[in-house]
Amino acid sequence: MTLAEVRALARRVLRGVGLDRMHAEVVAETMVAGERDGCASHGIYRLLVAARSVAAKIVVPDAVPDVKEPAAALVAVDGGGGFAQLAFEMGKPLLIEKARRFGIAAMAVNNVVHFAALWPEVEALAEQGLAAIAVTPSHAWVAPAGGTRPVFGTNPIAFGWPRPGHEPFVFDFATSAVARGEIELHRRAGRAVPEDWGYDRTGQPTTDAAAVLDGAMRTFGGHKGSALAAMVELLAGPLIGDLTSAESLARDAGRGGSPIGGELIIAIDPAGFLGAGVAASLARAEALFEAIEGQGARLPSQRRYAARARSLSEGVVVPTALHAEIMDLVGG
Ligand code: NDP
Ligand code: PYC
Repeated sequence: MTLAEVRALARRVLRGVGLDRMHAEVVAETMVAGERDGCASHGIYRLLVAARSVAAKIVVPDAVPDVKEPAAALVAVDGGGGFAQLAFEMGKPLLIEKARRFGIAAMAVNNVVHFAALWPEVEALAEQGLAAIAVTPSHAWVAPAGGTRPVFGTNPIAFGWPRPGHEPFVFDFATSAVARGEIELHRRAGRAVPEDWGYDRTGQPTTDAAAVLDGAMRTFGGHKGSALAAMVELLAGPLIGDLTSAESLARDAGRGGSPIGGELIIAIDPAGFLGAGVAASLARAEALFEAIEGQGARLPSQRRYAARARSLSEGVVVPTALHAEIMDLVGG
């Protein structure tokens, strides 16, 4: 499919399942970005996920986000129970303006439903010349290191760094061994998962994707991922007055929807510390990237940017079975 076809399909399906036009457009864009950049677990497969959240009345399909300024350098957007994307888009201009004015600003996105990757958000801020960090909890699916019962969400951490003359340096990963969406894709394809991705219901390591989904996922990097997962819970839960992953799962009450809660985004303007020295300092940062790439290692997002270049010229491949399942959402 061309990206224009992916976009048209995503918009049609999202409108078809009952999403308001503004929501459908911004939500579709994150799915198009996922397909375009070779991130299948957060591409148009998520149409199935979003449709489920609408059908189960987890998400408010016509929510109108409300942007507030609780303090000089803070933005708080109440998403009104809608998908997170529109709330983020509506708060973003004020976040950027405040980061430039004060050197640093933070935005809480509250009361939203979140199924998306975070890199489109930090990349957009880095393209504005800002360093950015974004975190969000999800549902309690992940066991703490040393335990086998779910406490944490898959809790991604995303970071963006502006690189004049280059695409931004961006990473974005779950603090679980892998995103849950990836395990779901393994289950759909009947593929085994590595033994260190999770436990079955009885707490035994397993390579059965369905058993991990039914049991507990593992954090990445043992106690380090576990502590980072806890940090995400705290920063984008209690700190901003929103739900932890356990509370989100309880609120879902077995309906199988996407996580409910909040997201914290921090934006830092390098000029705040550096003033006129900003260009020289950003140039020194380039030496770090050269030292990484100079020994044959790759930067995070390099694969994504390469996939993007390919998709823009060649389009993307959508599995036939997934396409059929998506079409079923709108009666074929
Ligand atoms: P991965 O484990 O695939 O890690 C992704 C990150 O690591 C990317 O930035 C990727 O860059 C980089 N990377 C991967 N391999 C290398 C390498 N060899 N060298 C350098 N960098 C590398 O992703 P996850 O499965 O952990 O997460 C996938 C997505 O799921 C994320 O976008 C995340 O936001 C999303 N997610 C969303 C949640 C939510 O609640 N909203 C919850 C959990 C996850 P590249 O892309 O170029 O390969
Ligand atoms: O893949 O873990 C995941 C996920 C949770 C919410 C959105 N994506």
